[in-house]
This record gives sequence, structure tokens and C-alpha cells, in this order.
Amino acid sequence: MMYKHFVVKDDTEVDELIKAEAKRQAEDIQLIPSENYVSDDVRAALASPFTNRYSEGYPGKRYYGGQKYTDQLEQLAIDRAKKLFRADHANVQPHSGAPANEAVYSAWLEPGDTVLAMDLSHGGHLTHGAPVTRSARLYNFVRYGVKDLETAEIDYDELRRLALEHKPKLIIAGFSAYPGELDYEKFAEIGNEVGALLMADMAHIAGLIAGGVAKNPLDYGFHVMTTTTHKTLRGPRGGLILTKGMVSNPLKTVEKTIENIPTLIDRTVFPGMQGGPHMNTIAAKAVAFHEALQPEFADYAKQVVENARALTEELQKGGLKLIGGGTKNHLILADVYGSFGIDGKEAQEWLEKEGIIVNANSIPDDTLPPFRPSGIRLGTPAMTTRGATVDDMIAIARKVIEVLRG
Ligand code: DSN
Repeated sequence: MMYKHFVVKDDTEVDELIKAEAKRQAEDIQLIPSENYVSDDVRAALASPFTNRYSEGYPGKRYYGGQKYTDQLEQLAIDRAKKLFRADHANVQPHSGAPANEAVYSAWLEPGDTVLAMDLSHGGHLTHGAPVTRSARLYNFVRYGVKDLETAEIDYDELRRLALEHKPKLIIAGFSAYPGELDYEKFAEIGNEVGALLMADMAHIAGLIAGGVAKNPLDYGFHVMTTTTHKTLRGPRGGLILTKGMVSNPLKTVEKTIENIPTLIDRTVFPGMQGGPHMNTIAAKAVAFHEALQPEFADYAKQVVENARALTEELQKGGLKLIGGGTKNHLILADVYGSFGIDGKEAQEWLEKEGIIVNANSIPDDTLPPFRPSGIRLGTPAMTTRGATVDDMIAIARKVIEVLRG
């Protein structure tokens, strides 16, 4: 899949690098589960004159003039996002997933408040309270994880025990390296028992939710859903926050209650955390949401999951141990150290030499350090966009095994 080249005509240094990267992306087997290939329409929107605008505020309530078209554009993106995810409210301005998560924390929590979230090495994300992050210094994160490597099931009894003990103000469901499906009903039951705000970070599986092959947490009592727009959702790099409930009178002071969460979030994104939204990215988000609303996107999402299952089966046949014994979504976490005695970084480098791109990743309770962990993470969203089928995934899996064994 070679992109049409938009020439950077007066800067050959940058133009050459763009061409080289486009060629690499077309030739390598791209298995990083958080990456994808956007459409030419998404790229056209990103390169549009909307990049020139400053539009602090929200549609109809801006601080600068000349907002006739930015207002229409942002409203279109909002309406499409709401429709796609059955949300009452959408904020399309977060620059990416980490700021989207931070915005929810800042809207809802006070410094020192407790949050219950998935441990990074068990599949959670850095922004879910990894000790190296800014939010971990501000808030008290308590971590839950999986029961064991074989099933990779969340330990819901432990999660409930932790919730009753620590009384978190926020419970986060979501992950960046977890091959299972979460039990949102169970999360909601526990969250409601302790009166916590329920937030789902769906960055990895937003496209699967949009395509109808993964459950939508908003259908199970979650109050807030954050996501990036560039992984399985196949849009531009960016963030999105969806909520149940409506924005209240924007002029009034609002209390921190669950019914005010849409207003609190809007106010935290702007003016609380960000300045001008990136309107060209919002244009590209609108295009991606439109694409994801088409019936073909449901076929794509289904194929992503089928391809992931085919990849897991063949990798396992080749002797690679997988966390959870397979996958229920688009991503696979493999224990290369436990399988072949090499660490994830070595595996990543050897595979790259053969044109197969993966990322080294920690596995639950990893005994190796994060930069040289025991695992690798693989996924199918990008290759599925390129038209890969189950047969292609079997061939790719065989090549991966050949390289790792070699
Ligand atoms: N870096 C992303 C991922 O690869 O999952 C998450 O932010």
C-alpha cells in the first residue's frame, strides 16, 4: 500500500524522509497493534488550511473571529462521534489519548484522591498511574491486575476488595496490552457500590467498538469513555472524550457531580489544559468518524479480529506462549523469553531485520526490566487495512516463528 506522495517541494531533506518512511510503511509487515494506515481523505483533511486557525472555545462560543467554518466542522465531528459511540456528549479537542485521560482526572479528582486502575505490566497504560507519570504524583493510584498468565482474566474479586478498601473516586477499565475482553457490567457493579466515576479507556479497541465486534462500555453504565482516534479507529493521531449526560449552563459554576461530568470535562480540556484545538486534526477526525460509520468498517473490524485469531493459532503451533492463551481482540502478547529464551527487545530487533515490525512489551509480573522485557506485542489492525486475510496471517506467523527460532 503505497501512499500518493504530497510533495514538499522546497525542502528536499524533509521530502526525502517522507518518501523513505512511506516506502518503509509500504514494504514492512506492520504488526504494532496501536498503529494503522489512514485513508487519503484523512491525510487530505490533515493537510487542509484548517491548520492555520486558532479556535479557542467551543462551537458558537469562540474567543477569535472568523469561526464560521471551524464551528460547523467541530460540530460535525462531535455529532459523528456521538452517533458512532452512542454517547450523549463528545469533546473532540484532546490532542491525544494521554491528555484526554489527564483531562478526566483533572475534571473529577482533587490531588490525593484515589483511583483504581490496571497495573501497567498487567496491560494497563502509562497514564493509568504508572509511578513515572505526573498523575501518579498527583493522585493515589491503586492497581489491579490479572489472575494468571494462562487465562489473563481480571481478578474481579480482588478488584472489588480493593474498591471496598480504598473507596476510589474513579475506576478505570482499559488497557494497552491486554488480549481479553473486560466485564463492564462487573466494573459498573463495583463502581456503583463504592460511588466511583466509571471511566473506560478504549484507545486500543475504539475501532472494534465502532465496528460492532467489541462491547461499548457506555452501554453498561460507564459515565466516561476516552480514546485515541488513530489505532483501530484508523483516524489521525488525536484524542476524544465521550460521556453520558449533557452539558449544563456553561455560565454557571458546576459542582463535581456525575451529572455535571460533560461540563466539567469541557471546561478542563479548554481552558483548563489546552489552548487552541488543532482544527485540521478535528477535520481529519470527522472524516475518520464518517468512514467508521460506513458498513464496510464493520467488515474491517470483523476481519481484524479474525486475523488476530488466525495469527494466535499459528504462533502457538510454532511454540510461542501467549498471555491469556490467545486473543479476544486485535492484539497479542507473547512471552518470547519463556518460549525461546530471548528477551522482547532482541526479538523486536531480529524481526525488524526481516521487515516485521513489532514492539517489545512487558508481560504480567515480568521478571525482566521494561526496556528489555520478556514479551512482544503484535496486532492486526494495520495489515488488515492493507488487505491481509487469514491466510496471510498464517504465513506471517510462520515467518515470525522462523525468525524467533533462528
Ligand atoms: N503507545 C500506545 C500503544 O502503543 O499502545 C499507547 O499510548
